[in-house]
Amino acid sequence: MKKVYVGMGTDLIHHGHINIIEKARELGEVTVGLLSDEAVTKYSRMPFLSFDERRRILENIKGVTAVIPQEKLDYEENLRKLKPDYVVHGDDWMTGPQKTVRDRVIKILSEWGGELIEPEYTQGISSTGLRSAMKEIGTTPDVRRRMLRRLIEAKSIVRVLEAHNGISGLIVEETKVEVENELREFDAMWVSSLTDSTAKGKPDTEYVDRTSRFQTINDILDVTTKPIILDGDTGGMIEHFAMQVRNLERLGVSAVVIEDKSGLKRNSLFGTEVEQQLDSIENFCEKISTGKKSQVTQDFMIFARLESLIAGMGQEDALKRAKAYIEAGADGIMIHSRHMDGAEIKEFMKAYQSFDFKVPVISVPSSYNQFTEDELSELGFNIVIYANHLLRSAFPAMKKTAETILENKRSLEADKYCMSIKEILSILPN
Ligand code: SPV
Ligand code: MG
Repeated sequence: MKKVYVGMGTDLIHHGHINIIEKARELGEVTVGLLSDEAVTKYSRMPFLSFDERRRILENIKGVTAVIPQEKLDYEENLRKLKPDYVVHGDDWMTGPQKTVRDRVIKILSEWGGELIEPEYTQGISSTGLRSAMKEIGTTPDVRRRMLRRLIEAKSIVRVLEAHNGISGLIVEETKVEVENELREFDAMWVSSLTDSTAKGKPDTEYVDRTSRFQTINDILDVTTKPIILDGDTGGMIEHFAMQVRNLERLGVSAVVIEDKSGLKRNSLFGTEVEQQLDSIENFCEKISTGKKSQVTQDFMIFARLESLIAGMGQEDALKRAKAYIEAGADGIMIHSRHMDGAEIKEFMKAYQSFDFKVPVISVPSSYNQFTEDELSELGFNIVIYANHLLRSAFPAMKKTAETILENKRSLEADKYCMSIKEILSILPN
């Protein structure tokens, strides 16, 4: 019997996949190389279904003899292991982000006379189409909540952009670019206290209360499927925080970040221009562990945000606190800094590498924004949050339009700063 290898990143199975498997079956014994979450996210969005769920489905398809993981987008490792006579793949990868993968498959197969068979792509159905149909229905809190942990595991750095209402949520959800043979998009949303407050014209001092913040989250949940990290400010009173954690879990929020400040919270980007009062280590640790104890699922995460550098307390204080918060049960930490050169961030991350027990680390490079995602990942960060950029870019555009109408006593001249009515209608659901 000839050996046939089929690499697949399947999420929702459809008859296009079955056509490929049937073709492969005619050629010999079929091994499916199921692309890991990590491999899939190199060319597409994170699948809705987990790797194990995807494997179970494939194992139960007639004609599939074995399902093995394909850890990378590149086929080399499995091809060398199996030395198949055939690789079968739909002919839709001849152009686009997967072209280089295809070229390498052909080259490697030629070493032992193997052949690439490319059945015609099944028209009228595609995973992308199914995905948008899925999106129409929405997602469940369980699927969305666990997505962040899967992304942290699968990606060298998880890319997060701020959303402060439904429309900015839609931008994070939908925006895609194809660059350097890679399909790039945002992985998750940050519901920032700064931009949620600013959008309401209110100060970022925890004045916008929880009921209002939850309404913003709901508006975003309504129209998106990507995971949410909530800026939980100080988390408030310990007893209230415990209830908030369960509330967020129920909604399908993946993580909350709470900062170790006390008193009237002031935005970190003020630095020491205003009084920044830090919480005691003991109290903040208790807040973290109470939050962790109150959660119901395994998936929800609590990140402890270190404000030592913002408050001018120095590295040692930041490192001491990081250790304590991790011990108290924090699933991750956020180290914040407003220095432009990034030196103190580098110093912190260097010292952090020697911790015996490490957790994922978030970077918010609003000030040190010269660092690329690759560089941040190199420093040891697992998540990058662009914390306020959609709101900051929307405001000047709105101001310019308002001024132009005043200058001209009509809106004709302002039209060039606006998207068309047709466009705005087309981005809204239905
Ligand atoms: C936010 O986005 O609200 C934050 C980050 O907390 S920062 O504004 O930099 O403090
Ligand atoms: Mg904030």
